[in-house]
Parts: sequence; structure tokens; C-alpha cells
Amino acid sequence: MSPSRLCFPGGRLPLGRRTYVMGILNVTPDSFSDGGRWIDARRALAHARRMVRDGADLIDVGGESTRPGAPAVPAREECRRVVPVIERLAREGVLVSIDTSKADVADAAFRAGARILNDVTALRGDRRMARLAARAGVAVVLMHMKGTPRTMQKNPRYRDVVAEILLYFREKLKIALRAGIPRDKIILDPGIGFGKLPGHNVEILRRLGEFRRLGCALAIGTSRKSFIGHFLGRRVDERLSGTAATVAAAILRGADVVRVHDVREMVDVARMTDLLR
Ligand code: HH2
Repeated sequence: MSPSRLCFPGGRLPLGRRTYVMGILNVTPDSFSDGGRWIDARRALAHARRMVRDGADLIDVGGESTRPGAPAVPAREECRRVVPVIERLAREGVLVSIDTSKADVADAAFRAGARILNDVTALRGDRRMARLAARAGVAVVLMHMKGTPRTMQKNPRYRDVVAEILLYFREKLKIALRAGIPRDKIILDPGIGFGKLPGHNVEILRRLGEFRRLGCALAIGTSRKSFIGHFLGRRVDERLSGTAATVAAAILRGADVVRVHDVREMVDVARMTDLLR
């Protein structure tokens, strides 16, 4: 069972024809690979516009880092960081997703024009989130994470990592559907690096196709992540080629959306890999 499209307010993306590239915009002082670079709204906007020119299909705007041990950011501060940027981008016709687990931030982001919710807690961070997203009619990324950002990398164990994530997705899908978010507005993301050891991430990528049986769009975020550094011995700013390999592999196994920092390069990877798929 494969979905044919991804729907959101005012538009839809047909699935299965090509891969969509989601450009990452971290309006944060402390993100793991680009913290502090785009905290100023003007620079953030310029960076987002460059990603769009480079071929990004959508921009994922986040105001709080999810790296292990990152300090929590109050909703007001998160809104202060992301809302002005979302407003401008949305006005320019850019498809924006909001990377947050807080309903207050999501609400403000939807009002500012975000049309996709990217919730790394898959709606479990805030009880109000599912209903809010359903009412707004936005598409929703449900990402798998074992534990919380604070605890997730403390010796995560799985019997079968893919089976466990499939089970988690089935549960969260049920909650989302019950809240009124239809399947053609749901994107599943196995959450590379969120409560996974390097070998778990590799296994997820090798078996990515198994998630397609849930009948939802599939997203994946490997960009610059530490498992690439683990296997290649590369610093965070040296992981472009490693990222490219994972993006290509994910596309060959059925990813619909790839979440990346280096848009120009990964658009090329996506276009070539789409041809080969
Ligand atoms: N990864 C990060 C953040 N949000 N969302 C989804 N759906 N999938 C991911 O893999 C994912 C995500 C972590 O990357 P980044 O945003 O660059 O870092 P930080 O959380 O430190 O800002």
C-alpha cells in the first residue's frame, strides 16, 4: 500500500515521482552542526532563500535544538525565534514545516503560515498537539524517538530496531487518525540518531523499505549525523560525502522526503538517485 500524495493546506505533493528535499533552518544558538549561524532573523531568511534557490521543496524551521543535553527553550522564546521567519517565507510562497513539540509554538507557526508540523515526539510531547494539527489541517511528520532528547542516547537497546519502530508507528498512527489527521497528511520518520546506536541507524537505512507497508509518506534525516562520523572518523563539518551516500540509499529504499543541511549538493544526489530508482 503506497500513498499517492501528501496533502496540506492549499496544496499537495504527488508521491513516488521524485524525492522532496527539506532544507533545515535551525534558528538556534546550539544546534549540533550549525548552532548560532542562523539565529539572527535576517541571516536565517537569507539562508532559507538560498536553500529554496538551490532546489529545496520545503524549509523546516526549528527554534530549539534536539541534540542530547540541549537546554529546554521556553515557548515564548521559541516563537520569538521562528515566527517572524515563517511569516516572511510563507508570504513568499515557500512551503514551511515547523519543527517543534510544543502546541503553543505550533499554533503560532500555523498562524504564521507553516503548513506542516514536524514533531520529533510524534504528538506525545504535548497533549493538545494532535487536535491542534487536525484542526489546522496541516500535514504532520511523526518521528520515532526512544526516550527523550535528554535520555535518548543513554545506551538504547532494541531486540529488533525496525520491528520496534514499526510498532511505535502503528500506535502513533492510530492516535493521529483518531484525532482527525488523515493518512494522506501523515509522514513517518524513523528518527535517525534519536535513541539509536550507530549500528541501529545502519539497520534502519538498510531496511527502510519495510516502513512503506504502513501506507504513509516516508521521511528521513541523516544529514551530518554522528553515526556518519562514527563510521568514517569525520568531524561534523566533514560529513558531506557520508551524508550523500545515506541520502542515495534512503531514496533507493523508498524515502519520499530527505531532511538535509546541504541543499545544493543533496538536490543533485536526489535527482540522480531518482533517475536510478
Ligand atoms: N533530526 C533533527 C531535528 N529534527 N526531525 C525529523 N523529522 N527527522 C530528523 O531526523 C530530525 C528532525 C536533528 O538535526 P538538526 O535539526 O540539524 O539538529 P538540532 O536538533 O541540534 O537543531
